[in-house]
Amino acid sequence: MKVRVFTADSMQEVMAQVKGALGRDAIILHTRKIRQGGILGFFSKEKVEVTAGIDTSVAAILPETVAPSLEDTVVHSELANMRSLLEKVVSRMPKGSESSSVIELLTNNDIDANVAEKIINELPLDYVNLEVGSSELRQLIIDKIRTYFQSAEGIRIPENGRKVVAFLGPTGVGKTTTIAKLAANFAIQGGYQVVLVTADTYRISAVEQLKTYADIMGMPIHVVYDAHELKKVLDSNLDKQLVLIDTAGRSPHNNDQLDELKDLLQVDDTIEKYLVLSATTKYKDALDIVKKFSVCSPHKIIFTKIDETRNIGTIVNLLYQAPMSLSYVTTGQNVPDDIELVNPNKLAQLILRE
Ligand SMILES: Nc1nc2c(ncn2[C@@H]2O[C@H](COP(=O)(O)OP(=O)(O)OP(=O)(O)O)[C@@H](O)[C@H]2O)c(=O)[nH]1
Ligand SMILES: [Mg+2]
Repeated sequence: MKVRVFTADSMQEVMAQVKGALGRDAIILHTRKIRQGGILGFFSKEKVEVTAGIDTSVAAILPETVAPSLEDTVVHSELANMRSLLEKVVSRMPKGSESSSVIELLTNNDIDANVAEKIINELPLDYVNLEVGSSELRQLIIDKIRTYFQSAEGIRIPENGRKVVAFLGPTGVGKTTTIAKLAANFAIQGGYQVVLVTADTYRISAVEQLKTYADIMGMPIHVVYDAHELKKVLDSNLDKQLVLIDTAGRSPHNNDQLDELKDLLQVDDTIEKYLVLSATTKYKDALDIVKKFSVCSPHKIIFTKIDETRNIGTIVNLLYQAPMSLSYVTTGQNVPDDIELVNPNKLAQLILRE
């Protein structure tokens, strides 16, 4: 094979050169953009460089006795150089079939195809040398996914101070149950003075639900009907260490309800807001919920019901689109046991289930 390198201002021009010099049967081995001229990299011009070759197998039918000419020797060594160069280039490119099966590995775990592609693009280049089913590749992906969860942090009660936390989110995701779990953990295990507040006065049963937990745990509970009442309760509990506020489930499509919630929580700017989302929610719906609830500016996110679904890739999809601090995940209906602080490594492993 005869190999030559051509350079021109555009792909069209360079192709005309290749055709002119090597004919229609020329094979394009490599193309790249280069910069030529200029001073210290400034004012340089972008050029297109093409390495092309033509099969000169005619040489193969020449009598063996004919000694290779100098030109042939040069071509051979050029070819050898080119081959090693090409091998290097190819080995750094994700091979089509490999990257697509890694995408499959991710999409099978509910990770959106676009997100999967981005994750793969961020992997160290030598991932292509690993087998799709290998534990090494799994670990590389887990390490990447884990980076999305680094900012995980739960409720931190300041020393000699008080923390007020409100829980908001769509209906039925587990807000009240999560509050009961956290209240029990902080009061019973942590020894903190905890007060419960419910602003969910839409249904009698909602108040009753939290009241039942409060009674069992021997904890004070306040029912508030508006922002003014909430303010009063917060002001009269300054000596407590943790105030947990339950809110009514809101539809992400009801802007009036969301504005009302925003106004309620604006009454005190020390309120830390946790958006509660079920891990069973479809990615597109979850994204919608995050967007709509953003009017209330939640600080952190809690994923509930991770026990109910095998695929929790939605968590990755969501954090990729809307970076937010994770805090807790809940793993079942049992109060107070089924809740844990996010462990980035454990969560990433769970997402990439086999
Ligand atoms: N499997 C499972 N179920 C849960 C979990 N968390 C809560 N639930 C259940 O989900 C249902 C709804 O929980 P609630 O705590 O009432 O949800 P909510 O968000 O307060 O609901 P609304 O106040 O009506 O908006 C209950 O049956 C809970 O037991 C969890 O982590 N896993
Ligand atoms: Mg509730």
